Amino acid sequence: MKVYKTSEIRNVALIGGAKSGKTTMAEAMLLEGKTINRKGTIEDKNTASDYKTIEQEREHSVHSALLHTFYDNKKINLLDVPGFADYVGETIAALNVADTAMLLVNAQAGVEATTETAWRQTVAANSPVVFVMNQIDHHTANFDDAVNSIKDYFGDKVTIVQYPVNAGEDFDTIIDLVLMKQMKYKKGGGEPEVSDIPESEMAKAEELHLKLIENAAEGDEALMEKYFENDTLTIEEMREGLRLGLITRAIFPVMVSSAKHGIGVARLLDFISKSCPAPDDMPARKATNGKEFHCSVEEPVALFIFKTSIEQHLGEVSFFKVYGGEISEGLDLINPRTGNKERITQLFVLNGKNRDKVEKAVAGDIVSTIKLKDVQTGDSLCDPKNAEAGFELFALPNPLYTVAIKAVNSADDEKLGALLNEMHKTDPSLGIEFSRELKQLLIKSQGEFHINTVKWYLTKANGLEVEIFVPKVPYRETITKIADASYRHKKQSGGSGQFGEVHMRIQPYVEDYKKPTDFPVRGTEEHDLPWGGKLIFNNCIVGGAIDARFMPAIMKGIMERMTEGPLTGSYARDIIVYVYDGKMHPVDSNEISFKLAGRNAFSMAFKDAGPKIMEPVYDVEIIVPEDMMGAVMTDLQGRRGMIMGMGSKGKNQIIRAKVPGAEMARYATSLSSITSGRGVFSMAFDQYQQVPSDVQEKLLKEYEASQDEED
Ligand SMILES: Nc1nc2c(ncn2[C@@H]2O[C@H](COP(=O)(O)OP(=O)(O)OP(=O)(O)O)[C@@H](O)[C@H]2O)c(=O)[nH]1
Ligand SMILES: [Mg+2]
Repeated sequence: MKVYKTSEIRNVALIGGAKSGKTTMAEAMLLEGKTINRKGTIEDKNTASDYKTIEQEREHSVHSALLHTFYDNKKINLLDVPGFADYVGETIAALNVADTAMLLVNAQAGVEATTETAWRQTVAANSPVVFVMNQIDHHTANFDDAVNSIKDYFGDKVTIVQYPVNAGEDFDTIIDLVLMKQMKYKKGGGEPEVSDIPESEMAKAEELHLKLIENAAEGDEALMEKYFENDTLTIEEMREGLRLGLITRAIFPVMVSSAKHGIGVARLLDFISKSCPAPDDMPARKATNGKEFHCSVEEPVALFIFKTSIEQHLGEVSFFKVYGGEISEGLDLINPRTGNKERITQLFVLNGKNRDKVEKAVAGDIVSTIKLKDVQTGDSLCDPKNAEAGFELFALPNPLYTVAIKAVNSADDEKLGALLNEMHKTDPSLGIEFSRELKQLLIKSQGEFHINTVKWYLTKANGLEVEIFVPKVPYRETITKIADASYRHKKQSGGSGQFGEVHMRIQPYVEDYKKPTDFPVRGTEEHDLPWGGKLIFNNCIVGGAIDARFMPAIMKGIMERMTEGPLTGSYARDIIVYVYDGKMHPVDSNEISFKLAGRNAFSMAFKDAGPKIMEPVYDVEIIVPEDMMGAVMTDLQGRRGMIMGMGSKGKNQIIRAKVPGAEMARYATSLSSITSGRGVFSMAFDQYQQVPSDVQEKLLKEYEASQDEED
């Protein structure tokens, strides 16, 4: 394959509403550039992009695919991402390396919930956005309504660059407002027949053309001056204005297409080639050592791995964008994360599962390689002379939906762990964690749909039977009042016996707590507990009632009980202990005896000290359309949520609330069903709070029942 220069490369992410036609569009673009010679369809399960079994079975995209096509002496790299919201991690990764986002909108529906999800990611990534109004050939397509909906949601920088003359089943003709021409396509695609705009369309076309010129000029002062001087812009100036406006998000052009019939596709490629930024037009990417990379071949070699996938016959494939220099086979690079050397042994470009070997990849290009030793998504590989110039990983989405998982057959535990780790590698937005506290294997995901995909891989692709359930809540235990207890541990069975007696007081820890006055405090140890909160241990022994050498054993006994609280076996926290008296035996006292005495005295005191169960409470922020506020608030009250504030954000309302974690387990699914997918939320741990007494009763009973079962 010819080596394309940086200026001849375009990196485009096809993002947008679920089922808006991204994969079909990628297919049409590949056909136009002749990188495939027959167009596959979703229904025939033979597209270049949706080539994985799960995608063919479900008839929608699950993984992003890297593809490429050619047009106008440009190599156009396409990242076709899945549109369902649970796979948002793929959109984030694609936008991190793409220089333009083509955001497809289904012209039948206008802005959908998933269109908003995709848009939000472009805001976060600061990506140039071109809207593509697709499915114009559908009999219910309505271009004007759909454009109005995107203007409504995304503002008046949304600018019409094309409009359809005959939307609906006979759709084949487009008016292009940059070229000021009419374009008529054949079903199946190819180059359009270009003609003058007919009289009947002239008034509308001129009005929209003027608006386009104004918006295109706005991004650049020099262009604005030219526009004032000449009252218009040339096609070249307009292209320049579009490119600059795209980069600064000062303009969001709207194009039209029928990906299904290839209508508008050739001109879309032409637009990408002539008006969308090349990699070196984009702002520099800063490495962690401060060095800036401008996608220039003159810079030292640096590449960034944005995606990892496991492919049949190939194993692990690393997808990367080159940010500096040129890469060819045999090159040795350094991974700044590990400090290790990695050799590029093979370079290739992909069209879905088909791969073509390439000799060289220049700065700006996106290609892939295999057989790297120890890399993961988010790693960089750098010139050994510039080995610290790695890039930061993009921000992964916050987990919204956590489940616990186990293999039905415990002999499969190891296999389950290995498969989940592999899945995390190819989808870093899936968090895998074994909670030692809960003794459960947890998967942190974006929603039920995401988890169903995990389940599909485990069960259908790997024949592993698994059970998925709501994870336990990491409760805490604490006390609310002062209590005293003493315990004597005594054992006499032949030989040497055991003896230890401990008197202690426990007190709730609060910041300005008062020390007791009925005995002196001689030594204080303050422990910050690994699970949060404090344990303060005071030695108040006078007159040598207990030897100082037994104090650590008493402390150990208390700590044992703190790790398995007396109420429900959860961690205990925020307790002050005073050991103020006790007894020793000249022969039988030893560490074991004092450990047991300390533990049991602590348990007894704990039960008399107004013990309480505490639960994690989360700060939750929910964004919903106004008319769904009522339903969302009612639901929150049912979850013991405390509303902390409300506000508006564009057309949406924001609700901030504190909600117990126990009530948030399936919130992703509930919110989605209450709001038809339009509501989004984020949550972050806030603090531990005491549970209401009815909840405490219930938890105590549940724990007792579970203990009985174990007995
Ligand atoms: N009528 C019509 N149907 C289309 C068009 N483009 C795609 N479709 C159909 O819409 C459905 C979804 O198309 P896809 O290409 O899978 O859409 P997608 O955006 O890739 O979907 P996800 O990856 O699942 O988000 C399929 O049945 C396509 O045949 C179009 O331009 N016109
Ligand atoms: Mg798709």
